[in-house]
Amino acid sequence: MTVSELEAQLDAICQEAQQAIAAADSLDALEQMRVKYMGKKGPIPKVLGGMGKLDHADRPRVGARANEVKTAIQTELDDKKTALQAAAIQARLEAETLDVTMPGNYRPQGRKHPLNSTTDRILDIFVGLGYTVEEGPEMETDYYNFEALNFLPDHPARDMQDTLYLPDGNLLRTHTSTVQVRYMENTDPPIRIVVPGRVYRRDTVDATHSAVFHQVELLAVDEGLTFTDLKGTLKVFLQEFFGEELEVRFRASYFPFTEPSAEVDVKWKGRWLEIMGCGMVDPNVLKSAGYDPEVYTGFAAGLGVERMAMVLHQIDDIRRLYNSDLRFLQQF
Ligand code: 2U9
Repeated sequence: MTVSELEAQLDAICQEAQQAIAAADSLDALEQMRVKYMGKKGPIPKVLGGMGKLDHADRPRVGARANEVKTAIQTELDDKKTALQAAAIQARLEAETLDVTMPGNYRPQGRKHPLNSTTDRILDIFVGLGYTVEEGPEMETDYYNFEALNFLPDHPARDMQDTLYLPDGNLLRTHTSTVQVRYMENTDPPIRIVVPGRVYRRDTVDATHSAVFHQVELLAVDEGLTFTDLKGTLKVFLQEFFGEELEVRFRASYFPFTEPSAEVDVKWKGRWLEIMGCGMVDPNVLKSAGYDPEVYTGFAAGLGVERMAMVLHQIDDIRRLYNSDLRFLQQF
């Protein structure tokens, strides 16, 4: 081999390596090129091995050319590595770009049913007045629904026409007063409780009646409670509920479990509305619960949640509250 032949070989290696490096499309491929052209078993040491037959004076020329080729290949490798790394970062930036202007995934928002929000509103006010919330079973005995509440055995509310009886002789509670009786049996006075719940009556459904509806009832028993305490409590409650100073009117009425009893009306938006019933707990009811009516007196009141919701939101038909029509429900 002559010097120029060896130099030509080195130039050819340089050209081939530069082309291969330029074509590498990944850092892995580039590393393979480095091993292939710059490694100990690469083509350059092989060419240098052929120098043995050259004159001593010619060897440095070939060695110098080999070093030039190595430097050129190394420069090419370094430049390509920088370019590939920059491209990788750029690709990652593009892939991970977050477009904050893109519209979000729409999820329909749920909300409280107006019967639940009305119940909560009522309970919140009484809790603020120091009452605790109590609940009880919807299937009841004649004792808790009628007898303990001073209904005489032939009271018309006990009729098959008015009450839904179960085959075993139990019944679906017609009011939540059953819960107050159960609570009194287990608790000594003073008590202040508020009882929400579903109640059942054998009623023909129309715009203002439903066989299943919701009540909130309250009961306070203590020494020295009077009708004045009842009136003050209900006035505060009604003004909180309607959110303004209101005229409140009490009309004499009758319930088996209260004596005296009254209907409560409020003047709202220029009209008198019948809104709840109330009274002083009948001494017979206190006696059934094991309280001494000579020591304790109590007051109680009840309201229909549907009626309160209908008045508050000016709803024209009770059945809208049960139909699950989103066009109606989404208004609240
Ligand atoms: C006990 C003693 C007395 C609860 C009362 C009313 C008057 C009343 C109606 C309002 C509309 C029922 O939902 S409605 O149809 N309720 O008028 N409720 S006093 O009296 C009680 C409760 C428990 C132990």
